[in-house]
Amino acid sequence: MVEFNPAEIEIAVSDAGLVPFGWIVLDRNDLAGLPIEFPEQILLLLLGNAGAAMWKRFSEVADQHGQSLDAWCEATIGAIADKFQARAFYPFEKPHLPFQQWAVQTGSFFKSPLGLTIHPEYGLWHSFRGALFFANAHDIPITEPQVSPCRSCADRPCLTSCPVNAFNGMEYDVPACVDHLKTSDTTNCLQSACAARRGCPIGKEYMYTKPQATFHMESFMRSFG
Ligand code: B12
Repeated sequence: MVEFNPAEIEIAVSDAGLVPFGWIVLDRNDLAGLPIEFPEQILLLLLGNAGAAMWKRFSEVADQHGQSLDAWCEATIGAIADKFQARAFYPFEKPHLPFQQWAVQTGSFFKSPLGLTIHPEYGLWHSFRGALFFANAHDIPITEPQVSPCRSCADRPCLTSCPVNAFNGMEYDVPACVDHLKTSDTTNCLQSACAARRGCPIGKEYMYTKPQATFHMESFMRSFG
């Protein structure tokens, strides 16, 4: 039996190039309808990328061995899960798990007008890569509740930066977005990332580099043939 030590787990996550985004406690009601069976209460540590570390680690392996990002996540997060006797879940698994809802539950992420979650420091420049589930009840680190940066953003430039107005604050018009990317891409979203995402003033220093932005946008476009 490995002793549960949240600080040690977070260090292992950071050492792997990922960011420990926060801990939440889930009970059976939270898991209702999900393909997950667990005891009464579980702890979840949400993991993702923000900043340059994950891209540096992953692209080295991808260049040498052609590994996909999903495979890299499974290998990297799976190894941490094994070490700390946790179970790993991933955002690409089907049926889809509610990663964005879990993020909001941590108290550090908020739903933005784009539908993506926003973080006060990282802005929109983060993604979720996995979740570690710990089946026993333990104490978890308490984090200070934060405030959504969107609350004090009067202009909402995110909603006016998309060339085809794919975002209206409630819905994301996926066909309009894909059509624009396939035909004109006047705002260079394919190389520089989504223009609406770039329109947000928060966390600009965490904006993806062109190689990373291109990689994610190409992967997004592949799902539309
Ligand atoms: C399906 C899906 C999509 C669909 C969206 C369908 C739709 N009607 O909106 C498509 C393929 C279009 C999509 C696109 C993108 N997605 Co997406 N997507 C998912 C996925 C795999 C499942 C969502 C789901 O069903 N959740 C389960 C249900 C129960 O939860 P829900 O909250 O009701 O889910 C809804 C929202 O997540 C929404 N949604 C999903 N992606 C997006 C993107 C935008 C911009 C908006 C407004 C809504 C939206 O669609 C879901 C169903 O209605 C999640 C991963 C996950 N497991 O959450 C990623 C996820 C939501 N996507 C993500 C991202 C980053 C994107 C892209 C920006 C990718 C990119 N290129 O970088 C693009 C947007 C394109 C662009 N303009 O840049 C991130 C969001 C991170 C965040 N900060 O919130 C996630 C969490 C993946 C991750 N690894 O982190 N995506």
